[in-house]
Amino acid sequence: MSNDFPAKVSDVFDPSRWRTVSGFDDFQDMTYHRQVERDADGKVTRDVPTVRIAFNRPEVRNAFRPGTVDELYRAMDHARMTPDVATVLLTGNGPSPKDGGHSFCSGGDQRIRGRDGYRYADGETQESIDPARAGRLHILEVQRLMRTMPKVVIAVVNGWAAGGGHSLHVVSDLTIASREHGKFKQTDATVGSFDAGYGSALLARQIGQKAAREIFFLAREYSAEDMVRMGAVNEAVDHERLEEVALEYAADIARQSPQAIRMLKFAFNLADDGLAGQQVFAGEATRLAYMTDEAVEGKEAFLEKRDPDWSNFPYYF
Ligand code: S0N
Repeated sequence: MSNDFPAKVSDVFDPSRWRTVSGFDDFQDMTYHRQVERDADGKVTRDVPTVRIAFNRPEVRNAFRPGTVDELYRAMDHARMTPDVATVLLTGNGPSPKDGGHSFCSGGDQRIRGRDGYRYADGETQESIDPARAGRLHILEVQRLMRTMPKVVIAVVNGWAAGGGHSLHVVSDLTIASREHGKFKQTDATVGSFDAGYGSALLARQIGQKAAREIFFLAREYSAEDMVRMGAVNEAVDHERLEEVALEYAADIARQSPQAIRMLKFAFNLADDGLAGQQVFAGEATRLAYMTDEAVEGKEAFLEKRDPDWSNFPYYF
């Protein structure tokens, strides 16, 4: 584990609190950090159960292209599978070196959107693109991962959350936003796209039909305080304290039972996610059941080629 301080990737990023997650050095468009504690000499003494995944294209307001989404998925999935990670902070690096603008994420990169819906990486053409990678709206796969992973995802909105970036805040479990720079605008309809899944329908569940329709149909700009009033954002905080407050949230989450947090997240999702939500909740319930003597008896009876003996297991507690 490296004791080096990572590069300062954003104005609210304190390098002494983080280390770069190893194995992700090839990232071009994202950064991935693990929270750490250090001693007085700067040596890492402990990993803290929080990671920070950030868009790193501030010159285009952190718009995502296909490679960005690939990296986001990889980091998010790594966080999902890391047993001692409880919370993911999803945020944007910056501000922009070009004009000082702050952004969380401005959604799909409009410069590489093809007429046929394909998205090209720099230099690719419709003829050269690998068909297996073409035309995928795989940001939706990231949304599903964030929604179903057994960890709390906090959107730390440091600047513009627009278009598909707005949807990522909607699908996050919690949202904290910068009072000065956190701005929200659903531009999908302005550029002829529409997140007809979580980005719109889940938003309506969160803040009501009229407010969600207003956000999408009018494409107006909203402040962090506006969003708190609407119930779409948990807290607006002073910009300089944004990541500090996010880490306070994460510390509180880390004090809770991991199993309880998992079950609660899946329970909150269940009704809105239909059978897919029930499946996720049921999977966790089955995993718990496998830990009981009763389930062990069923398995052992099968392996011993005998009838299971349920006599020790009551039908009613
Ligand atoms: C974010 C906004 C409001 C910020 O305005 P501001 O501060 O005035 O900055 P600008 O001067 O506009 O921007 C600074 C530079 O950044 C570039 N830029 C900004 N956003 C993008 C972007 N999304 N793509 C490419 N470039 C971007 C500007 O061009 C400018 O560059 P320079 O300095 O070179 O001129 C404002 O920027 C804004 O409105 N941005 C566009 C937001 C937007 O419309 N996003 C796309 C919305 N749609 C999606 O995200 C689709 C998501 C998706 O993938 C999806 C999901 C579900 C189903 C379908 C899809 C699908 O793929 O279609």
